[in-house]
Amino acid sequence: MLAGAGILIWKNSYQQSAFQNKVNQAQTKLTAQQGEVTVELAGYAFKPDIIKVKKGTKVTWINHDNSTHTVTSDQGSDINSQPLKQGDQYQKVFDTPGIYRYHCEPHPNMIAAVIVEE
Ligand SMILES: [Cu+2]
Repeated sequence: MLAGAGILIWKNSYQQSAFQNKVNQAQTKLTAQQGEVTVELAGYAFKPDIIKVKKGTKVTWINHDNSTHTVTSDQGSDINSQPLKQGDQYQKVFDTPGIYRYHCEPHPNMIAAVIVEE
């Protein structure tokens, strides 16, 4: 049982560091969008999982799964949705540049990020 937990923690930290690399690459590769941007929750994933936006952009998350998801900051509470049922939406305007990592509370393997630039 302990070994199982160890493997789970290892898998999780591997996923986290692989994702951080992806975020770092996205910072240079992606062009910042502005206005309104939509992220779909579908198939137990955020699509797209990384977006880059100009500050002042409104991001809308829409849950298309029939499973309940959340949109929840990894640290702090900048991104903090209610549980979203199928068809529910959550919106947030990002006014401060930075990297906002987030996840789904019931499904911690669902990880994503919003990169906000000046
Ligand atoms: Cu979920």
